[in-house]
Amino acid sequence: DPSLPRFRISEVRKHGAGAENPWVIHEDKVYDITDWIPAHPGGQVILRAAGGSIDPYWDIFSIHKSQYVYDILSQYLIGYVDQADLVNGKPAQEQIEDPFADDPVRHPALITKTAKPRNAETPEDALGAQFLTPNDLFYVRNHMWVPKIDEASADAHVLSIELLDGTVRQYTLKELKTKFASHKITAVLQCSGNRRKHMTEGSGRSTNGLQWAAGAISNASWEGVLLSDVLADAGFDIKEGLSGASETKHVHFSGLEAYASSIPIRKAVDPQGDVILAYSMNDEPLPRDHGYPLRALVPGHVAARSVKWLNQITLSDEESTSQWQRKDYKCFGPNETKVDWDAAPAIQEMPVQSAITGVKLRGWRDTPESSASAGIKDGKPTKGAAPVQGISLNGYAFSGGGRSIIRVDISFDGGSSWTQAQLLPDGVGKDGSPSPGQGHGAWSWKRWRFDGDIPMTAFQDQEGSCSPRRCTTVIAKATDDVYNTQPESHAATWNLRGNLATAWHRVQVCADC
Ligand code: MTE
Ligand code: MO
Repeated sequence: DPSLPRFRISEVRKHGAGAENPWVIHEDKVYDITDWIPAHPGGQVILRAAGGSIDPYWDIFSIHKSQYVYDILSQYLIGYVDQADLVNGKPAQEQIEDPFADDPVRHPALITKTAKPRNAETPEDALGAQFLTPNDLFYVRNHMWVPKIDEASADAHVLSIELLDGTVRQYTLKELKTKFASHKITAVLQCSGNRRKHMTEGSGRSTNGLQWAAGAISNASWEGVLLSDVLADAGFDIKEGLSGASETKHVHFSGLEAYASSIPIRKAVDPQGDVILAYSMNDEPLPRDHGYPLRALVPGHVAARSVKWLNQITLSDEESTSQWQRKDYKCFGPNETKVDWDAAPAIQEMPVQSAITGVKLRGWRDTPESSASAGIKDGKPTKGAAPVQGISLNGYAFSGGGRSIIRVDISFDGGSSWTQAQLLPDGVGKDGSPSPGQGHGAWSWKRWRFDGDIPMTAFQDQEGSCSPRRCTTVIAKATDDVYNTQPESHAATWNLRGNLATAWHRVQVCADC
């Protein structure tokens, strides 16, 4: 409708999130979204775009790029962007706000997969080096921008809890901290996409998602309040939740940027489940990237359920309807390339996983047998000698659901023969029980070490030659306390989204002969 008025972008800016009538720009059109806000499925998050262009947000929430959404928006059209502010029919780039402009500065050692939104993995040396991953090296998985809550207003941050009957109870962060006992647990977070890159390479088939290597996993000590304490205070009958008698079957978490997902009520109220609403990480306030000022922490479950920047908990008879619950974080058969998302359950507890995070060859060494023959010269085996190559490996192993790791097996011959790595006694008291802060389950990873020798035959070709430089593959696999173990091949568990890539971890090592 060309009779509608034209607005300068400076005029649109006055209609930001705090204004009585918030406006947004889509392409070259201006909309007054006042009446849309209460009906918007993601809630008030749409206000993030108010006073500017909505298009960079829709690039993130790509679900909006549909005729259905354009039709809704068209009802709120009030005018056009003034020609003076348009370049090639659109607002000039520098006029459009960058949704990520407020994102925090990150540690340069993190391995960036995407900058906007920020997705970065923990470097290998940091994975194996410490039981607790330092906060600034903890992997980051953000679907959107990082919501900004400054220190001064953190205590006033509000968490709303809605029960099945619609009752709403609100707590400020300060109330949560003072009213409820604090609870500390040490727990791994692992993305369902951890090792997706290995699945892609190992199966020779593409997968849809960030190509994480083995660093979309980290371990930290978390402090917060027990979700079940807060739910009880809000009026939920924990006993009914535990017995299964309650009509409430799921607990939805949602964050300030509208990311949302849910967990079964059973996990939420399990006295051994250790689900907390965390405000501290490794004895520091949660870093912004990890959910400041409050996040859900669901130990033993896929990290997608540990919702950051938590501001809403809803009890429901069904799962969260978010795309991250219903249309993502599920697995299908290796043959299934067109999938019915509703046909598979959402990933909750994680399967058993392990990875090699450090490899060091220590050189050739004679054995009694090989020194009896020609032996080693200039650090290399001589013809006819069969020394061994010293090797040191380290890595992590982890299983979901609180199941502990009982063993990590190592192979140098493709899986025909095996030997055991040594599990480090992290988080275990002298009697073998969890040390304080470890909670009721094995929520942390087990780091492991292997020091041993690879026989020269592993490096030899069919003619028995290993010269001048030949490679072999080292393999690690873990087993948990219910004797579940990792699958041999990625081909067997390939799924189109590349979730739960847990096949034996194979790493190539090469030696000079
Ligand atoms: N919570 C919010 N609000 N937004 C997100 O993008 N990502 C989820 C989960 N919680 C996410 C979120 C996913 S998929 C993962 S793997 C973990 O957060 C990552 O947590 P981290 O960034 O603290 O490592
Ligand atoms: Mo994730």
